[in-house]
Amino acid sequence: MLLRHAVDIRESEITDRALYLDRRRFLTLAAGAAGLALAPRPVQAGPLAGYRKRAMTVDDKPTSFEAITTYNNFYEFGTDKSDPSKYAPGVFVTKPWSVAVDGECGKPGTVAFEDLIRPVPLEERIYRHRCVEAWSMVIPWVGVPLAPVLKRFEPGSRAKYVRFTTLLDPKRMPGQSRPILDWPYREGLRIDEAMHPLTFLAVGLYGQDLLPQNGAPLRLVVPWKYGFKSIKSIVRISFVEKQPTTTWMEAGPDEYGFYSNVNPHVDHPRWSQATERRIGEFFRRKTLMFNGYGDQVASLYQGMDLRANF
Ligand SMILES: Nc1nc2c(c(=O)[nH]1)N[C@H]1C(S)=C(S)[C@@H](COP(=O)(O)O)O[C@H]1N2
Ligand SMILES: [Mo]
Repeated sequence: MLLRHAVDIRESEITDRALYLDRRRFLTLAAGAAGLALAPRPVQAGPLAGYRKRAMTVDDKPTSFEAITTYNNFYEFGTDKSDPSKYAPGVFVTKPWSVAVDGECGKPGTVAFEDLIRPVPLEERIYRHRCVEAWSMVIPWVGVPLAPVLKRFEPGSRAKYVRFTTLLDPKRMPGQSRPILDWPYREGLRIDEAMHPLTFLAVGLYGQDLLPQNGAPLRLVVPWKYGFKSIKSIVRISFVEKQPTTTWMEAGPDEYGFYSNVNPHVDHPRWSQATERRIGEFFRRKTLMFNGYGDQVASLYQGMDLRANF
């Protein structure tokens, strides 16, 4: 993987940033105007201050803000890619927000979202994002590594896995009133995957707070795994001894495994995983093992049969 440093900000990136900040202002105005007819809307997004650009950044060109915020999977708001950006803003109020941390740890507790994140410095990481549906993006996340967040709760020796749970609230997540999935959405990682330095809790992208459609106020990002592992709008983090079942494993055990590592050699039963469509590009790309993060993560799976453990 190619790494880039803070000083190396290209001119095009600066221009892009000005453009999307402008776009933000426009969106805020548009939301304000639309809001006149509806109930008053709480402010959902704003610029994030004081984060640092760091390593763990890929050289691929970031996907546009427009595509990242309008082409989404968030079944709590519908199954079309355009549904989350249409139906989440305004309805999905994410302030205040708290996260419960429980299970096999010395210091369980419920903390406000801000207090969960604050002790760890914010950073920007540009990660590849590969959906199991064979499309991909490159997203400039802002957030914190997961490991220092978890360590505060003092996971014990029986904490072999971490389970994450999305909010359950059909009023704020109208798609939950239909039995599309077994709500709330749940995901899990092995503890060493959760503690890996690439594993990230995103609170923003392109320098501003996450919009509701991207999983505000905080969502997991595991860049070497298929996108569905990156659970959105987390309200509970549980340290557990046994491998948790995940929503997608329950929905389709032959199609979605616990590991879900990006692997061009293991096809989905209904389509190939050998290539992908990078949103915004014309030609398909070859899918990379572990989404191109093999140097960092392959050792986690040494000795495992990745066809059996898909
Ligand atoms: N709670 C929840 N989290 C979710 C999903 C979802 O439907 N509900 N979809 C997943 C899938 S399939 C993908 S590809 C990514 C999409 O993230 P994005 O819309 O921010 O690109 O979110 C993942 N996290
Ligand atoms: Mo996905």
